[in-house]
Amino acid sequence: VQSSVLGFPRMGALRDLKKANEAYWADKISQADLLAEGKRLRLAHWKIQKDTGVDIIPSNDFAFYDHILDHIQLFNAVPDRYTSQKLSPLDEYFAMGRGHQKGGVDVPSLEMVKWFDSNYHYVKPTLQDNQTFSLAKDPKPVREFLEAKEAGIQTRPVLVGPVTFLALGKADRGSSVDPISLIDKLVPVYVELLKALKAAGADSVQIDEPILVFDLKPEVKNAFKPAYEAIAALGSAGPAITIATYFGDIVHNFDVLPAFANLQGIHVDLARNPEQLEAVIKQLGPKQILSAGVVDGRNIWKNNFAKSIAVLQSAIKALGPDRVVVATSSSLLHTPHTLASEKKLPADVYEWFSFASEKVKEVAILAKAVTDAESVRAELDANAVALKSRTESTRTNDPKVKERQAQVTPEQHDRKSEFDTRYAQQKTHLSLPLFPTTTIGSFPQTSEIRVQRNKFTKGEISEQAYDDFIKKEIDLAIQIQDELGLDVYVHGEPERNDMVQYFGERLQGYVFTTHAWVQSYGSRCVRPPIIVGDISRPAPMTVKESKYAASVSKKPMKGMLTGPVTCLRWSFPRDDVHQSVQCQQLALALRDEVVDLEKNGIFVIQVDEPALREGLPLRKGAERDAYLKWAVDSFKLATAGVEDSTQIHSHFCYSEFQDFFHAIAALDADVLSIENSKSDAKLLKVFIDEAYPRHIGPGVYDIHSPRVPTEAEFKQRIQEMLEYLRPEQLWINPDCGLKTRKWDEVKGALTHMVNAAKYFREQYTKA
Ligand code: THG
Ligand code: ZN
Repeated sequence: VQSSVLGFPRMGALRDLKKANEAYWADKISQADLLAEGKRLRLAHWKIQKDTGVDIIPSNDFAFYDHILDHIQLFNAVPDRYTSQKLSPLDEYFAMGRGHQKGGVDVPSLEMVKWFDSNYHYVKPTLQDNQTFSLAKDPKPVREFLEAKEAGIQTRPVLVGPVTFLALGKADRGSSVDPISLIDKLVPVYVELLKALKAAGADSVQIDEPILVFDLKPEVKNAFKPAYEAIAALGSAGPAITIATYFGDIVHNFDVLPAFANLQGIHVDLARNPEQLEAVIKQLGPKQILSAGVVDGRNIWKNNFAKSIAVLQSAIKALGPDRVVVATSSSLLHTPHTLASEKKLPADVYEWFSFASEKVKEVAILAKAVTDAESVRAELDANAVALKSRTESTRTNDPKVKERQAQVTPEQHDRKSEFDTRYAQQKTHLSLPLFPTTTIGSFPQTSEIRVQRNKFTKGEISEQAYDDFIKKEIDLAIQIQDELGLDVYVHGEPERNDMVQYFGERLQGYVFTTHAWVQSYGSRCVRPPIIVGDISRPAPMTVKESKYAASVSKKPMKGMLTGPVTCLRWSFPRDDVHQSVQCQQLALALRDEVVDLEKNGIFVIQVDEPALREGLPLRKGAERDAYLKWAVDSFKLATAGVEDSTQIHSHFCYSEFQDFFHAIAALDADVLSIENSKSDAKLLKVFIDEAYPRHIGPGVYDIHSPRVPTEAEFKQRIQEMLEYLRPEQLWINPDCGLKTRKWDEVKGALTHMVNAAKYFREQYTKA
């Protein structure tokens, strides 16, 4: 039985790749320096796997920015607006990933979206009506295969499959092509690439077709047969191919499998969907290999060896040891580099975790365990001990939390009155004008703020000194909002790091790491806190800052919280209780926070749920409905504890409200702010069509750009929105938080925004 890893994280133990990329973008290191750093990281990561004894080690899983973006360049599918700039291939690549504004060139990035149900973002293949494909010179998969070979490491190159590549793509602006219709044009490039890989010495290749876990439209389903028949026709002129699927089961797409009949094997995710094993085994051809993904690539929990061995044994019983490969469920891209860097974790919980480097070991141990358990007896015993300590730990089980959950009533999910009654009270209580102006929460995180926070974390300044610094920052934010004339203030969040990490660090039931970074997009990483046990709130989390801010401001102060679903989704959740249970625990903790804010004079409270959408199960059906029910209920439980006169806001980052409207409407938030500035105001029509009764602030400008829009542009935008929304329903606010902007940009844009709001206020008051 062989062992296999589907992909390894790229960042390096110390976020080395992030640092190198950002240094290159800032002109602090040369292109040659960056390329050398990439090479160093690839070799280091192959070596970790080789030294651990993994049999099948991936190559081409590395990417400087994103692996889908790599394929866009590999197939010469780069839109003309980038090729025409005559940048170096590396700069053209980064231009697509993050835009390029330098040396007279000004191109925006391609669209970036979430990868399946993860917090990783990929760059969307963006295709044109007359799209052609060809193989790039010196193709990256061949280059990196040879690089490993030269270092004495035989690897299995990973490619994203042609159907997944196209199905995840879209037509470019001004084009109407259905990407999947391009399959016949794209497949010959794969054929050429596979030949080149074989010629370079690659005996086998992993082709990822995770699209198979979705519900597929017929055009996409039908694309598999011609594509893989052409690939299989290569015979011995091409490498042996394993088709990899992950993040779901593929049972509903079994009618596609005959397309793979002449390929070597199929990989399925048995960490998430072990129940598909038996059915998948029946579908395999007489010689096909099953790659059994039993080591979870999406979480940080130590593998349950006993459980995995049982799954593997049943596969071996059906197929024989030579036709089973022990594998990670997916690429390890979504896990941090190594547990060895964590020096501050409590000793008892340390034993419960496996990050990428440890998961690689698990795969190797499991492959031995299934044929010769005695050879790894010590490892198996240690695993059982660690798992037992977790089940029995007082950290995991808190009877008080369970008791409170048992007492939750349906009434606790609903506000005291309907919106009209609530709003009548809020209007007088908060003295809100027509077209109230506000911001989404965060103000610029200046380098001074980051320096002070780092000093405090390291113990270099006292808590008193840090608190004083934060107060000064809040004073500044309020003074600026006074000058701007906004209507509902925010404190600016200078005390916060990440919007989820900050709450995780203040809740019981969580532990946090010092180095466990996971790539979110490009050079950006997140350090998800880990839920280890039942969650509760030992003390108020945000009251001190909000209360202080309210005490020095003359307008209503908005409290800022991250909602239960987003806290859950952007943490590493437990795998021993259902996510709905963890989400309800978070909701109860946040409910207490909401009520405490209200008690302390905060009468506008925003609870953000940017991850509500990404948590949606990938396929339509009962599971999706169940998710929506518990996710919406958790938000309502968190927010419904307040008086009618307190106003609940929520914010949605992604312009996703059209197809997700009912879930968002069901939250019953008094005010919703949504990202809309880059989309057509027409999208707001859904609010009329659905007779949405509550208030809405569709972002009036794009905070992702440093550009300060003119007052006329703001007026134009508001005018467009008034075609779809009632005047008394409309709030005026930016698209998202202003954390990444500079103060002069913020002041400029908000001055124009407030002036535009005042203009309409006057117009409508006169009329
Ligand atoms: N927090 C978390 N997940 C997220 C977002 C977030 N996912 C989606 C969305 N926002 C976009 N993702 C990011 C992720 C990271 C960063 C910005 C947007 C970022 N990270 C810093 C970095 O990599 O330099 C590190 C932050 C830190 O020091 O804590 O800027 O907001 N969880
Ligand atoms: Zn946002």
